[in-house]
Amino acid sequence: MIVLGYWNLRGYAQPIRLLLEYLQVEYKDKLYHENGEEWFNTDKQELKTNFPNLPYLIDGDVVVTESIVIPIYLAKKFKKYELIGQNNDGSFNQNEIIFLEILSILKDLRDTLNSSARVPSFKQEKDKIFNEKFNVTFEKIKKQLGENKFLLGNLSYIDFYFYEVLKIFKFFYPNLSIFTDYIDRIENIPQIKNYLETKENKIFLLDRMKSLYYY
Ligand SMILES: N[C@@H](CCC(=O)N[C@@H](CS)C(=O)NCC(=O)O)C(=O)O
Repeated sequence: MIVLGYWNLRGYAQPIRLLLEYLQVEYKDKLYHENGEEWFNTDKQELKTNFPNLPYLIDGDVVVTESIVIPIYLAKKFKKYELIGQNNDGSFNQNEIIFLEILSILKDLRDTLNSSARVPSFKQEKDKIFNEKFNVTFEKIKKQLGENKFLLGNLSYIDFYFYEVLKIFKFFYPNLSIFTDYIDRIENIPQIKNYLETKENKIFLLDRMKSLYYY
């Protein structure tokens, strides 16, 4: 069975969990305790890769790390090439490049929010920061989405990534009402709907973020 290893939080693993759920793959969500003992003292030493990190994915003899690479492995393994912007038969499509561009832009957006919100003054300045730093990216994404349902037209992994980014933004900016139809669309994908209703631990995200961030 596929194993996805990560800390006991959403973090970099959450969009990958959504992808696994979407693919209806049986997987074990291996969650490491935040004290790090099991990961650093044992599993990190024993993982059969030169690049041990969290998240990791184990599929039989194959070990994959790096959060942007794991979804590419999964899409190729399950021959769902369109989930990474390729044609259905896995051949090249310019969307593959746009896919990577958007993934990189979304990662920057997420990382910038993450670092901004660790500074105490964030609490007072967050609206100004939103207008100065984040809005421009949201405008670009809005343009990319246009009248389409998903960022590349058809559903792809970056939609799961963007959905998670939006959820994080909603934590810091509860009154933010952008991409609401888009969020609903993702949440209504049957596999995702089922996951959100049955497995997702909604409380955990908030509790952990409360202790690390200013909001
Ligand atoms: N570039 C890596 C970064 C992974 C990373 O920074 N992982 C953090 C959690 S988000 C970690 O605690 N890794 C465990 C370790 O350093 O051993 C990725 O995108 O997967």
